[in-house]
Amino acid sequence: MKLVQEQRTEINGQPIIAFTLANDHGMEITCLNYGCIITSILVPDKNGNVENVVLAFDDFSSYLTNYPYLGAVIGRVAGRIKNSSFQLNGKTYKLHANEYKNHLHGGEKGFHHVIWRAVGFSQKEEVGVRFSHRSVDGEEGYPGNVDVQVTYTLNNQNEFIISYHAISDQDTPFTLTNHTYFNLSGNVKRDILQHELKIKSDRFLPLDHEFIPTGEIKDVAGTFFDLRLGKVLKEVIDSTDPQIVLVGQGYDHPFVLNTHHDEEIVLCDRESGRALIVETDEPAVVVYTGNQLPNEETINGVPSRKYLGICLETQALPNAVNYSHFPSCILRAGEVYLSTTKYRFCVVDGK
Ligand code: G6D
Repeated sequence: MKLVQEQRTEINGQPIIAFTLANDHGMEITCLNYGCIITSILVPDKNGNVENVVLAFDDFSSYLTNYPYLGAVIGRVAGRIKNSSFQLNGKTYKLHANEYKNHLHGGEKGFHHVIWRAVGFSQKEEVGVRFSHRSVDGEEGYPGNVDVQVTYTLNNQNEFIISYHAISDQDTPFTLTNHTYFNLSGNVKRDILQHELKIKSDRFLPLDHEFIPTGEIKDVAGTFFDLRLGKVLKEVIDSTDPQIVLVGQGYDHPFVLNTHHDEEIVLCDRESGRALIVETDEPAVVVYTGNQLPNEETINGVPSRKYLGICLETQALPNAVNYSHFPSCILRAGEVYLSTTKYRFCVVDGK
């Protein structure tokens, strides 16, 4: 196991550090203390070629805006909150409206724009980085001081584990995710249209015109959201299903997971032979097929374009704070928030 850290740049005198984690089987992950951003995950294909399977900006300055939230931790609340407001304990809270009248991904100064305190660690069978940050009372309109820890761990089973720990001194909505875009072709040789996605999910959340769940929890049977047997993404993206069309020909939808830590999400690319198995304790995964990737920046050396990567954002159901029939996303004062998502990379027979 190896851990290397190097200063990349600085922001207002604060160093921006890149941490590179390597295991004994050629897998390597690089991440930044800015936004806990993952800039590289190197894994072998079926022929042993080790290549990057995540999207990253070529120029660090692009992360200072980062409209696609490339690679970043998302919080306090991942997803959209309608009208940027919610009721809690009889009080109405108004969050920063950073997407028209709605609140998206923690707001303008969300966790993706924080310079996190970061400490690397290395043991015999695992290596990683522990990020920490205090989100102060009133930040982006949220109540309570929240002490947050994000831990990235790489082990010798080619598993990358993201775990979250948080404690707040007031009740507050809270659900984190990671917004990495995966592309298993390696070094963005191809887009994701030929990737196959399989999810153990019987229900999904239809969206309204602002891409916020309508509140309906719909059975996937007979729809393009039935991924229980797996689908090639091109089949979905080419469909005329109104929900697929609504979000710009693709997914931008929450899937309610049937099970946990049971290989519930599997993404694979037959041509490279790479597969990614995601397991989580979160109730949902928002699948976003990069329908709105901007095309004015270069990503991994190529012009950014639609479908260059796919996000698998494990999290609470979006807008849960406004839907009492969704599982709660409220972190109660003094309670501990714990969440773990594991990404295991392997090679499958390319047939
Ligand atoms: C778009 O609607 C999508 C979001 O789900 C995504 O997180 C963002 O782009 C990067 O707004």
